[in-house]
Amino acid sequence: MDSKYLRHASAFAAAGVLSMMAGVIGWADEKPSGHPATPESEMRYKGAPLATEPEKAEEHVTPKAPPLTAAEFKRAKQIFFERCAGCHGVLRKGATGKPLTPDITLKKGTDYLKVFINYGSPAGMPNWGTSGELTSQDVDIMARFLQHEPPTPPEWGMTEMKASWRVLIPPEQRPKKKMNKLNLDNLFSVTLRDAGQVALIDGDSKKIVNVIDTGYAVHISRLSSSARYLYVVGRDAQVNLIDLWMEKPDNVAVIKTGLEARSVETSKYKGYEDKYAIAGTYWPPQYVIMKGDTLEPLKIVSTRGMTVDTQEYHPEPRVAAIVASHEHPEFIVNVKETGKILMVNYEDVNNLKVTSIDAARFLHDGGWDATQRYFLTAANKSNKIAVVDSKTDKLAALIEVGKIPHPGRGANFVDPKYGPVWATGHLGDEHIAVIGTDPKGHKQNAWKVVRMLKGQGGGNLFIKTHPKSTNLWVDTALNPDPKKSQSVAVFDIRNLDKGFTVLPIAEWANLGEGPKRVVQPEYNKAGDEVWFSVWNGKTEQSALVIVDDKTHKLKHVIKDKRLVTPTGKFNVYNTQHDVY
Ligand code: DHE
Repeated sequence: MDSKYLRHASAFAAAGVLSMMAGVIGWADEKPSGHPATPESEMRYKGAPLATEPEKAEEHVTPKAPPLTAAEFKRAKQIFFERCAGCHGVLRKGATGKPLTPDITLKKGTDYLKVFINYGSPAGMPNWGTSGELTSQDVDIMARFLQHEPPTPPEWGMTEMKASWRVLIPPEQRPKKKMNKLNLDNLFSVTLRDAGQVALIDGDSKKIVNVIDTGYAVHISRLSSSARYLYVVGRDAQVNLIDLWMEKPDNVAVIKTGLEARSVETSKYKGYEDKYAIAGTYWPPQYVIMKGDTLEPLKIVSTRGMTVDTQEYHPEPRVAAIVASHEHPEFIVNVKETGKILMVNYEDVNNLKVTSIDAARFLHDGGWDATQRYFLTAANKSNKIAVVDSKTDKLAALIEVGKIPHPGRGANFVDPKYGPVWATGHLGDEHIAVIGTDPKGHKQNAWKVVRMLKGQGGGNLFIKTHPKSTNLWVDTALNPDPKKSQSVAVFDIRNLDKGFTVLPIAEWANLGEGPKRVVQPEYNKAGDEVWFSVWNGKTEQSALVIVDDKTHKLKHVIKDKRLVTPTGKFNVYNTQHDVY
């Protein structure tokens, strides 16, 4: 993908995260970029390239809509896929951004749409014109383009998947035992977001073991039940299978599961360990079950269907977080735009049993409670946390929390007053919601917000603790104030009322120039170190900063030119066993 494409595409992916919050945090402390609710950082923020290639999307000319030349159509598609689709959906049915289908846009007309694109909106729509990101000619083209039926990217079925599928080293030619001397339990898979790679880093020696090519704008890593295999998904829906037993761990299979994806998981129920993998895609809206050791695609299931609230058809319900049940041979699949949580039973892949649980729209990320029976997940733009009981396959609760909860996998700890709890931060405000998770021992607190802690600001992305720690770490990676986005807050779980202290993580990395953001605390296996990414621009130096969990002192900084835009870090043991 050419660099201009990559450069521009980043703004949209960033807007996908940032415009969810721009309108709600009130970025008062940041120089507005011509519109009070669309801050400079939203334009400057380096995100990830989009994967769906505009030229592949089929155009539909709508007779009543204002004409566009072929060249204008081409330009408009590129702008839309790079900057708008993440919020409005590829088919413009609306997601974190409003629906923009012709039944709406034709009524608004060109002039109205031009003003909207030019100035943005207080609800977080960036001011694409006045910020200089789009020329007045582009704004005019987009205003006319939005009145036509949306171009549709190609579907991606078994033919396309099989054509993309490669087994680089067949299982029978792989090591029969671990061939390296690594302490795999303490290995970290680190997302190198804009490089389309992961770095495998030895948590003991802090040395980079290997930097492995994966999909574009790699997103997350997950481990197989045995932790032999590492699965990495890119935003371009490419899934890489990495064998950690090889002398130098590396790719052994690869497949493209669609055009856009964010999640991958593997089967963890006893008797099915390492047997299946699943990837969930944004486009096409579907999931695919694959063989765990080769990524051979076995079953593709579309998620298109009716929304939980208005029971109307949605053509593009994107697959968000997926977790593997420990209670049944099931994958728990979040479907964003319909608000349904699917319990996909993989006992018989050819006669798939799926229990569809009505939750709330805009499901996103989430994780287990400490017993790993209850799955707590954000319905982020609904400002709710849904709780699924994976034993009964039923919704246990829908809990109102703050603005745009964004837990990552959340944080489990025993609150001195309320007992076992799970916590989430918010993109849209400075609170940390602490929810009771013990319906047996602390019934009065179960599935209720027992505390709303005040953090250092909005723009939280990830929160983390560890069973052996008394700390709760909260990033504010997307806060417009660099003092907040470049530091991290830490609470003492034994005395939460005391408030938080702030550690200057980016300062400790001593990186110099760039829009540095401190993101995603991740523990080592022992639970005595916390690793942070100092995520800088693509052409600037980034780093990983390691803090002593007990003393809160700087322990180590990993700086290496191969560490390009590090974001998510996944400790093998903690990811394999869902320790957080
Ligand atoms: Fe993520 C998890 C979607 C932007 C870093 N992200 C997830 C999950 C989803 C998701 C659905 C849960 C996966 C799972 O558990 O199976 N992320 C999206 C988006 O749609 C969004 C908002 C915009 C986009 O275009 O992708 C987005 N995410 C980002 C980023 O900009 C982040 C901060 C940096 C990056 O690397 O892209 C980012 N997302 C992460 C990380 C996780 C994640 C580190 C895993 C958290 C964990 O602890 O498991």
